Amino acid sequence: MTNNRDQNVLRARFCHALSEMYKTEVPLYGDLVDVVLEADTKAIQDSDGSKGTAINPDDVLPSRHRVERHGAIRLGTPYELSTIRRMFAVMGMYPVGYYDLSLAGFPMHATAFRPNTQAALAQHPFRVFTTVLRMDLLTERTRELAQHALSQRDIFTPRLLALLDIVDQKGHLTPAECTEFIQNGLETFRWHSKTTVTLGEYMRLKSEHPLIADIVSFPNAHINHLTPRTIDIDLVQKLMADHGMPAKERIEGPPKRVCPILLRQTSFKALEETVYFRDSSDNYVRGSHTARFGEVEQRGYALTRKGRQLYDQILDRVNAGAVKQKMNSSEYNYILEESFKVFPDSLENLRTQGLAYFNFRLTPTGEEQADDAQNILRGKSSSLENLLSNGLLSYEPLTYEDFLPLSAGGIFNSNLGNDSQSKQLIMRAEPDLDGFQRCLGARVADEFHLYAEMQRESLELCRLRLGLKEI
Ligand code: OOG
Ligand code: NI
Repeated sequence: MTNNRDQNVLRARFCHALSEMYKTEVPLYGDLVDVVLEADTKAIQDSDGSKGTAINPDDVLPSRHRVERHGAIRLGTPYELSTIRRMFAVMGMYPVGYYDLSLAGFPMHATAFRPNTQAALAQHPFRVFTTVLRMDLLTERTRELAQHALSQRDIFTPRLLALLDIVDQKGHLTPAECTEFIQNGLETFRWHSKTTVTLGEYMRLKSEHPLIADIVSFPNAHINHLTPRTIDIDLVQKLMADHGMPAKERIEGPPKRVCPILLRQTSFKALEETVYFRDSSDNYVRGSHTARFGEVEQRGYALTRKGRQLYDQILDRVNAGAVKQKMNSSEYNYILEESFKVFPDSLENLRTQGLAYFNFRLTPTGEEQADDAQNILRGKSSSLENLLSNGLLSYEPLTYEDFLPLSAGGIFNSNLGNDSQSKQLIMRAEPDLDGFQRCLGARVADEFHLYAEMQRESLELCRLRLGLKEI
């Protein structure tokens, strides 16, 4: 790709093509997209400001959230992960964040490929949560079977690999090559109902962990869900039930608040799909597999490390209590809301207590001051609090662009059931960022660092514009 604009266009085209493909594969996903549109239209009509709900600024920009999707794929080998990295880089998507899914009982770790600048996110915020199997967390017997099956497949078409080499050599693709890139790229994510393993092998993989079977048994890395973004997830949850969709019981993540934080997610349950298992004489026998589902998300504000710690603390406490007392979903929701009352719920408190990240900008008064020939601030220092209380600066929260592994865990579990044989290995696992980065062939960016930089850059622009020596 020659420039960022081309990358943004290619990413938007790819996301659209993937969405169209997934609609034909999983029609319920198309229904969910319609439900989201219905909910958002209603939420916008109803948001006359009288309810005191602070709508996230991104949410009312139809250009962004109407097309916004995240997907998820599960990979098996370092080669697959490093090649996917090259593929996403062509579309301006880079690895951000490290997620240790052993915390949720899965023998996998992950990153999210996504645009990493505000400009690119504003153009098209497509992201793909990408996990890779941790061979070190499998029993020896399963590891051998998994490695053998995975070594037999190539999830990328030969043409896609050739196009990646062209990008490496020339730095860009021609328009015709971009079209080929999309066509060939989709093949990596397409559903295939014929497995590469026998029914017996599938059962062995599945008995160790259902996700191992999902990763290892197929000829490519089928997309397992694609998620539209909504501005009112509670309404979507209700509408899913009204439309008779198999919605999961409750929304994952933080409760509904005036100031939404991080990420709230819900989904409809995975479908049982017909698959065909290879037998020893290369015939196929009919069976079924459960993996693909539809999900919806509502995004809130990005939290600082301090904010995130507070969030994790509260949620851990709620979840521990929920397990002990076997709460149903309405009891859970009640306790969740009560417990989150200690988490400040105004922009001002979130900012002054250093819990969330913000974008600062000049107010019209600030702009006047900057343009004033007699600008008395020039060359001086001023505190942020002073600039805010004098009405020269304003601020808005940065949107959380990442994921929540424990929410992911809840969704996995509600979809797959979990009576893992390798539980012991997984329970004792440590995160392995170095191992992950070795497989990836690159470093993952730290998401907190990215948000902090965005906030810092916004203040720096204000400083320059006002001619201040220091803020
Ligand atoms: C990954 C799930 C993670 C999310 O929204 O948190 C995810 C998977 O199912 O492979 O997409
Ligand atoms: Ni997801």
